[in-house]
Amino acid sequence: MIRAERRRVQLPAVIALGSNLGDREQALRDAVAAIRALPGVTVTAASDIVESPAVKPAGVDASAPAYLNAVITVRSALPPDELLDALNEIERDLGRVRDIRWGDRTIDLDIITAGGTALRTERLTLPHPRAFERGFVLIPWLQIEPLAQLPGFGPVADLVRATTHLVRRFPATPLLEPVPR
Ligand code: A4P
Ligand code: MG
Repeated sequence: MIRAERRRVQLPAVIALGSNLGDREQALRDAVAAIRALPGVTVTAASDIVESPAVKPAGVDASAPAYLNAVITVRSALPPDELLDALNEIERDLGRVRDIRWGDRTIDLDIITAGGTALRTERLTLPHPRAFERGFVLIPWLQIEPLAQLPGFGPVADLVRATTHLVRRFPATPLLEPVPR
């Protein structure tokens, strides 16, 4: 009973989506649809799609396929580890193969924040440890949450000013249909 009650409480979370292989736009759309279909998860906003060169451990790699990225906000009744399980399953369903770290991929789904949770386990670090310096995460996030704060790092607007990663808007219809007024 207590567990059932607790599961009705939905906490805000921020999820970053990325793809640089195959039909990148369709992969982002399929991922948003799959996340919307998760029981206990409500997608509250989706950013524009942005495009940027691949960042590899050695720096920007203009010879690798470019990425499309987007950020969505959700309210989730799933605790962060269960949300990660669900996102990993969606990645698998969409054909993600995990081999090389930061390797090219059909879809990458990262949890950027989950409420104010600070967490470091073998599987999950929150907030996402590299989000603070990534334009392809910060810029779309700022678009849908202008007052967002990255726990431990401060206002996303300030982090956007400091980032050196450039992104450009990718022309596409919105990932979420506008909410009727
Ligand atoms: N993991 C830990 N914390 C999290 C979290 N907050 N969210 C673990 C999601 N996963 C988290 O991830 C490796 C492991 O991180 C997982 O097993 C999970 O338990 P992965 O998705 O298997 O592999 P990865 O994505 O290659 O590794 P990593 O280190 O997470 O890479 P990043 O930081 O996600 O970077 N350039 C552009 N332009 N756009 C991009 O989207 N993305 C990456 C990947 C590199 N360059 C990019 C982009
Ligand atoms: Mg990842």
